[in-house]
Amino acid sequence: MSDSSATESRSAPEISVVIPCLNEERTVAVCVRKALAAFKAADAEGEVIVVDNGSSDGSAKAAREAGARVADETRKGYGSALLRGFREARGRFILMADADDSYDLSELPRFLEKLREGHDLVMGTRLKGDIHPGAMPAMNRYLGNPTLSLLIRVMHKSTVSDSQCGMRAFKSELPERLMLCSTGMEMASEIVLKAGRAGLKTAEIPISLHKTVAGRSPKLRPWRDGWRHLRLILMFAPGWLFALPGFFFLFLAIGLCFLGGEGWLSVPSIASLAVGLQLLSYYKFARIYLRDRMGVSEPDDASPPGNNLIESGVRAGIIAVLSGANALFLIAVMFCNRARTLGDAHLAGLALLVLVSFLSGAFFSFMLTYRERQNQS
Ligand SMILES: Nc1nc2c(ncn2[C@@H]2O[C@H](COP(=O)(O)OP(=O)(O)O)[C@@H](O)[C@H]2O)c(=O)[nH]1
Ligand SMILES: [Mg+2]
Repeated sequence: MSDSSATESRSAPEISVVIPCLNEERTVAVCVRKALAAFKAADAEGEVIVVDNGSSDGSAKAAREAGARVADETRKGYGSALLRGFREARGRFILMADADDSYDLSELPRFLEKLREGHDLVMGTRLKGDIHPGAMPAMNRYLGNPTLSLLIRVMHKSTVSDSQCGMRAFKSELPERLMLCSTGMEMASEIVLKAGRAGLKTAEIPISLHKTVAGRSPKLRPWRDGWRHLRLILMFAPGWLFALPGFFFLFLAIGLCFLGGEGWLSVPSIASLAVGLQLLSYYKFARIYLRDRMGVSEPDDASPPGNNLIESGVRAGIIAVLSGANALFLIAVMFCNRARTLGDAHLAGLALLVLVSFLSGAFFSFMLTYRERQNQS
């Protein structure tokens, strides 16, 4: 370690406050000063980093004069600003909050207390706290926020009540560990849902939300940002997105085959089978990709493929049973169809579709995990 980095690590603050700021010259200085005062109240060494990426007013100057370090990020967006702030932060903990003075940074000591107790993530919750009149639009309060929070709880094993709360704190290694990458407002969801999936130790603190200065226009665009959140929530939940409809189509295929009338026997059931297999393959690919490239881990991702004989056997067995069932299913359909309307050429085409989608899926997932398998052997 060089002298300068040794000095740096000795003088590293306990907490870094990261404030994303876009055209908030009227309020950013108040936020910075409240944070600096809160460090004293919490008896902590701290630093304030304001990240600007395109303000056309005097935000940066106001923040600097109030005592913050100002980072100038080139990429646009709330998430980009936060990611830059997380990289700049030197503290053991990071607390993020808005620059519009809607959150009360003098509540920082309560967050720090929970972090010091060992929590990985400490979320503010406005919904269980005190929302001052006019501080949050009714649509966000009663529709957008509760809906997104509910989806994240149900689909991502989270316990968080206010997933969109912009005041939250965590250990400084969290952004890297969770491979955070969202550039827009959906960063708020990304942190919460990945923490939920990874089973991080999370606490909630009821906080107050204040009405910000008059005439300020919110940066959040409800429909566009709502959709970006929803897309992210679905994307990181491959079980809901792919496996559930995949099994639905598999059962539909069987149901159509056994229960359907004559005309239903072949085309719809084989098409359902192909769609079902396709979706289950996507599920498998998504799980591998999300784990390796997106920092989304599932409890059974802890043991990589191939490192345990029994587990590999069970997996191989499931694949064998599935392939056998496929083959039998196709033979049965072809056999049953002999006297009926659909020509063998059509059936052969459909059978090929199913087999190719299955085999290519198996090879693709093998390809995705190949390196890891080699390292295991
Ligand atoms: N640097 C930066 N900050 C942003 C951007 N978008 C929003 N912010 C800041 O993020 C915070 C939250 O934005 P706000 O409009 O208050 O969203 P809301 O509280 O969810 O309605 C505020 O401090 C904004 O100034 C952006 O693109 N870049
Ligand atoms: Mg705000």
